[in-house]
Amino acid sequence: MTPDQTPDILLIRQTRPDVAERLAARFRLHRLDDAPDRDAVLSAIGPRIRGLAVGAMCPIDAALFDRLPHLEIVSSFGVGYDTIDVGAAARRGIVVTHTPDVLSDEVADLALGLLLAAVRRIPQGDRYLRAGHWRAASFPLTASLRERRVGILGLGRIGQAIATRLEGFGVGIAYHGRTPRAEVSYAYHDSLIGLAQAVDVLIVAAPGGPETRGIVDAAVLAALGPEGIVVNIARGSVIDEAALIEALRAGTIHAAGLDVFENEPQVPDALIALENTVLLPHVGSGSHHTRTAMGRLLTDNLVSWFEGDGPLTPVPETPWSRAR
Ligand code: 8YV
Repeated sequence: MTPDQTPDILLIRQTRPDVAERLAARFRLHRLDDAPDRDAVLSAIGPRIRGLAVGAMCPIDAALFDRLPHLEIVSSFGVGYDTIDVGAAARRGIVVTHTPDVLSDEVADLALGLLLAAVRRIPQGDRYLRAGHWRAASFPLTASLRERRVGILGLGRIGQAIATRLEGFGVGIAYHGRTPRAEVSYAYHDSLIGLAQAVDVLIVAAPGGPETRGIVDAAVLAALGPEGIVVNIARGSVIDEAALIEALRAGTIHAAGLDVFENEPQVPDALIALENTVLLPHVGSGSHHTRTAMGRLLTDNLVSWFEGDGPLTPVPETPWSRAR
């Protein structure tokens, strides 16, 4: 690329310095976040922008695309892209890329951590010790992972990484998703309620978006039963949060381990007040190692696209290998 062909890239809600540095080395970089008047910035540079680098969970919609008539690619920092209007992107011939695979193991590790923490009450035990209660009495016995059956909602890349880890725990493994996977021998259920009836742990690993909104509802939670454990490392929107709070409060289910919430970073006080929840601030992919790999893939997608080699990891809705 000669200097006058250097593409203009707009960075939105992606604050890692290594990402900005790598982009600035290859592209003419503009930033929307620190701009005092976003509207003025879009009016001034919008027509020049050919690529977007965006943080995960960043709303990217048709109204923004209208301001960027020469946009070719949206490169997102995350595997989930439920906040990006990929239909609108596809209609305009804009490629959307995300960061699959590089975070699957990290998120799966955290899912297992949340499961163990929720079943064996690990944070509660830590708080008990720190408060000095151990000197007076032993910590109460807890529920167990022994003899449990674990259901995975969504056996995609992360769901499969979770299942692989669960094999080492000696639990039964079942799953529900749109289609059975020929390559695995875990029990498939063609309905979520059927899965919930068959298991007593539900790990949510399904993508967010309109198709999965609120599908873990009061009926699914009731089907899990009073020993039921819910773990969510996917999107808060997949669970009906009000129904979950009610089920935890009433003892319809036993406990929950949650890394994601309906309205992040707001977490309902009712969830925080409950003793049978383990709550994390959306840190599934949040290690130095994995966030560095994600940032690299975000920038590599843009570099590869503008060098004419196509996107490395496009979402399935925009599978084009060349600019259209
Ligand atoms: C985010 C995520 O990328 O990949 C996803 O879909 O939700 C996370 O890994 C992370 O929170 C960075 O904002």
